[in-house]
Amino acid sequence: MTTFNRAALDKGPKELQNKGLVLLTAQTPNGNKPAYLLEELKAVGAISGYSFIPTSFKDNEQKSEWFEAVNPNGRIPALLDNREGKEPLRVFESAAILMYLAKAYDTDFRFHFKDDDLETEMISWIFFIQGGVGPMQGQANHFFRYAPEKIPYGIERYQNETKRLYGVYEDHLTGKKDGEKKEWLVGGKYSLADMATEPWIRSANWAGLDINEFPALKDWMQRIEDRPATIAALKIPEQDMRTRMKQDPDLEKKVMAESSAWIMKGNQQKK
Ligand SMILES: N[C@@H](CCC(=O)N[C@@H](CS)C(=O)NCC(=O)O)C(=O)O
Repeated sequence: MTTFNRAALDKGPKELQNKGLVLLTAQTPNGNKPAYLLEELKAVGAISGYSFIPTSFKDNEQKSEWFEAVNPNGRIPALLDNREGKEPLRVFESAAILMYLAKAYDTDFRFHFKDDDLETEMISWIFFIQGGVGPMQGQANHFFRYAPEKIPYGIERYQNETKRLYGVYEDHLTGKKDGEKKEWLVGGKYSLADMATEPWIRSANWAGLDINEFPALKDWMQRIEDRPATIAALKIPEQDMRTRMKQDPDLEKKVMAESSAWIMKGNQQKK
């Protein structure tokens, strides 16, 4: 059964017709999540590869008809699976993409769990990032970096709530509540839960937060950043901002100005 307007894809880039997995993405925390898993799956031979299409926010590409055929919400990431012998499938929302890829391609349970209880615990941590840290840190970014007016109440409200949520991870990893120190969020194994979470934590500084206040979380983050698949994923669709900002001190201001401009333009269009 077709679940979306396939004809609209003809209006988009030709890569939408590529066989197999096609990721529509940009270099942001939500965009990093599926790339983390796709690179891990590639590294273990669970998939042979995937295509990706960089999405230009400046040109509002995420709101074009072909893009919204893949994600009706007009946001990255979105995934098209041009499967062999079946109708193409679209998947939107970063966590849904992770869970689809795991179900369809990680049949050996390398990055999720055969055990139902552990799978459920993993899903809990995935929902926690999707409903908690992602939206709160996203708003902290907005008020701290992009808002045309500096509104201290908005900045503090979202920074403090994000910090509180970081504290939940810190307590979990240090075993403060259950007496068990942990290397990974769930089941002693690097899983979808870690992949969904780390891209936000690595961007703490962009929201004006200091990761050094959370030493266990910082060590966990470094373990993930050292993985060859993470290093590869952070180049999709281009090198990540944190690395590029280290190389180019002027980039921070440029990114802030550019992002603020397209966000404000988007706000106007919604009125
Ligand atoms: N809950 C969504 C959030 C997606 C999202 O907010 N994506 C942002 C980039 S991180 C985006 O596409 N922004 C473009 C826009 O707002 O037009 C997910 O997890 O996929």
